[in-house]
Amino acid sequence: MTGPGQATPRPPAQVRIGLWGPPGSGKTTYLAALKLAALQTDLAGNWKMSGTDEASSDFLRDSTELLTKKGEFPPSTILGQNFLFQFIGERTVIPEKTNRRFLGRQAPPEEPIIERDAFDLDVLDVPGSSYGTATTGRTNEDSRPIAAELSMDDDEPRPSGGDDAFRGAQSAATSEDQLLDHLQDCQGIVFLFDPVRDATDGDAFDYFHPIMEKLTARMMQYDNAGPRLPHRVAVCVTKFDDEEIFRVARNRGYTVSGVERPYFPSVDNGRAKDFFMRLCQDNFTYSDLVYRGLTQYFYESRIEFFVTSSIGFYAPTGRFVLGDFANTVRAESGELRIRGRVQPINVLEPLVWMHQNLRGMP
Ligand SMILES: Nc1nc2c(ncn2[C@@H]2O[C@H](COP(=O)(O)OP(=O)(O)O)[C@@H](O)[C@H]2O)c(=O)[nH]1
Ligand SMILES: [Mg+2]
Repeated sequence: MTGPGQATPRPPAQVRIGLWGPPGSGKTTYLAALKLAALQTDLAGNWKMSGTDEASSDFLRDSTELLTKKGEFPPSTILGQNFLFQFIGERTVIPEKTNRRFLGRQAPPEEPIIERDAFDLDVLDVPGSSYGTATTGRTNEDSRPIAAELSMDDDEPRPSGGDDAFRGAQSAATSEDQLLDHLQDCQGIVFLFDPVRDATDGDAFDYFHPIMEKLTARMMQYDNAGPRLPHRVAVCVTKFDDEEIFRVARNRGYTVSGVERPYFPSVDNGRAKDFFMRLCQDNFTYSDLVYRGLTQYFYESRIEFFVTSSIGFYAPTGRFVLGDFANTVRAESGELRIRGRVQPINVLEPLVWMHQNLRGMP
């Protein structure tokens, strides 16, 4: 629907973007921070985010409140279903110059037109409590790791599972199919990678490859399929605010200082790929093969890298201070809490990049 005064009504582009990443990589928090990111960003486009149904709108409202008012990360169980968010923005189009003449003179230049722009973010996620079970309890006979992490509230296929949170459990095969259907339907995938978690658990590779193989097998069966998967992929290194990740980035010269308040340092997108590869190589996992896999399965020209933080740095005075930037604090209960204001870094950017890339826009 377009509102009155819309210069050139056009239907929203049904660009479908999926969110994917190993358990604990920060998917739920990323989603929770998106609304704030859209409100705070300097990106052009005046992007506004909304849920397309009640469950998605409720999630947005509740999780934004949790981050901003309570200083809490969203509980991992909050995302036990499929959410669909819509982003509505605008772009200014300068009409082409014509040689029209008006009263014998060159006609005045056309007024810029503001066009509506839009895309959808489609999310399939599971309660986080199931992640622990999957990561610590995974065995060879358990051939459903990815589906278990990413599909809906169906993580306990074994009858003995018996957790109330997983009522309505479906078979592992069904849930994996759901994930594959989902990724197949998306034109773009935001892939989240948490280097700290990966350094300890080293499971990014385990989660990535089986699903890539199956997705490829599915999509390549069509005669018109190309040699690689057609998706655009935004690879996001998450938790840049984390002391460990930030120090690695800084010590190795990847960071640049912000020029405007709150002067948050960042890693330029041009160097984010290098940083990602560096992080992958630094630990004793197979994460370097995630990069190899990405470039094997997808066209390299369609992959972009971002270094992101859903919560941003701690900056109570309104400016980043090198000696005191960690925005998380461990509560007595052991729970990780958010210390200050949430100011997401590079959270909306991957989505907007993908949308523009898919539409062939600069
Ligand atoms: N420092 C920091 N920690 C984060 C951030 N995002 C998530 N986390 C931590 O990572 C945990 C897992 O995140 P979650 O979003 O639930 O991951 P998911 O399993 O992929 O949905 C959270 O409970 C936080 O402790 C972030 O931007 N910065
Ligand atoms: Mg989650």
